Amino acid sequence: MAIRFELLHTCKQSGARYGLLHTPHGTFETPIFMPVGTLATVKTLTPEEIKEVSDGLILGNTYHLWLQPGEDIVKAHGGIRGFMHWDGALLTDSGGFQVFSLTDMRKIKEEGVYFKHHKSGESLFLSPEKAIEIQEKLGADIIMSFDECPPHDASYEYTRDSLARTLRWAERGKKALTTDQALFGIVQGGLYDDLRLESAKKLIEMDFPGYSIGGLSVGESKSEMYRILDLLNPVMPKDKPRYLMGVGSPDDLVEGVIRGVDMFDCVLPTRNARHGTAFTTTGKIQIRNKQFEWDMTSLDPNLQTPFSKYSKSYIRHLFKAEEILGMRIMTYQNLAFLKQLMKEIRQAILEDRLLDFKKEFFTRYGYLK
Ligand code: PRF
Repeated sequence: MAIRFELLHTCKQSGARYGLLHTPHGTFETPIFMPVGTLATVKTLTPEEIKEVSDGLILGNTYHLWLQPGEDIVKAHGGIRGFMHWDGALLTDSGGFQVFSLTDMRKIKEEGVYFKHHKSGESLFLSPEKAIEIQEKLGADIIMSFDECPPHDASYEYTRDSLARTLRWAERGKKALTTDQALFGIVQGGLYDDLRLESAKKLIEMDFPGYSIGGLSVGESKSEMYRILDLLNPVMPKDKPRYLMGVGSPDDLVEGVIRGVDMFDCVLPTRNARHGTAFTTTGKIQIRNKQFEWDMTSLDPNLQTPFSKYSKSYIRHLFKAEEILGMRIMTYQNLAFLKQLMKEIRQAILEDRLLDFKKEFFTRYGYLK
């Protein structure tokens, strides 16, 4: 396994973890947020810009790149890194979650999932072995087991049987791996405490180089998600990274870190940006709103970016006129904001004051109005 995690400090006030994640393409301070580059692009940004607004580790998607343009074309370029000219590190998701969220015509069998392409309707099949084979060709530093993410309101019986299969799939994926890419196991089990604990225990026995927490932020309440994280925190190995999949709202990042999470990814900052929502140091704004028509100040006076010279009025105009530059400016802002937030979180952990920081940040951002 080509990664190594070093836990360097535990915040005395909150229990949050500060560490270093060593990968073949860089060493990264954790907790870390990873921007999403589903189709080998972080939408609207060049790799040079992604470098500026990330910590150097981004995510790609097996499902999408398998279907388009196909993993062999990506491999011919030297994997996703060569294809998109990204010289940082990379993580790929296994495709499991995307099969379940994008397709409704699917049949789950022990051998894998039969389903129809979410656009063309073509018949397709994805299995734990196939997901590994594709991820080997995509060439990320960190890859994911093939899992099922059941709906948050699935019955106990369904979730139990799904989890048992996901654990068998994790074992099969581990056997199929022929490279030294770091394969993570994914904890599932819905909102059922005993299933979550069983999932963690079995995956830990299989001894993965890192553990993902899946099946959260899929429609359950925030307090339910925090409860599952509180449950898992003491049982997860201290010397391995923990990755909370698909979570990235500013409050969830802080709450996740407090509950022992080291890595996050989410489309929220980039997707929201393209829909006109900016994360700023004083809270969320919708740039299309009339209140910004004459606003000559920059998007976020407390966060300098190469786009800080533009007024909110101008960016609003770009959105109203459906000009692409507006989306670029907002995407850059939202990722720069999360990069700054994660840096502040790491600093607060090192100074044993993450709970104080949370209060300060939630007040400033408007969560505690
Ligand atoms: N499994 C996988 N990817 C995911 C999830 C999951 O459960 C989630 C759930 N938040 C996001 N991405 N493989």
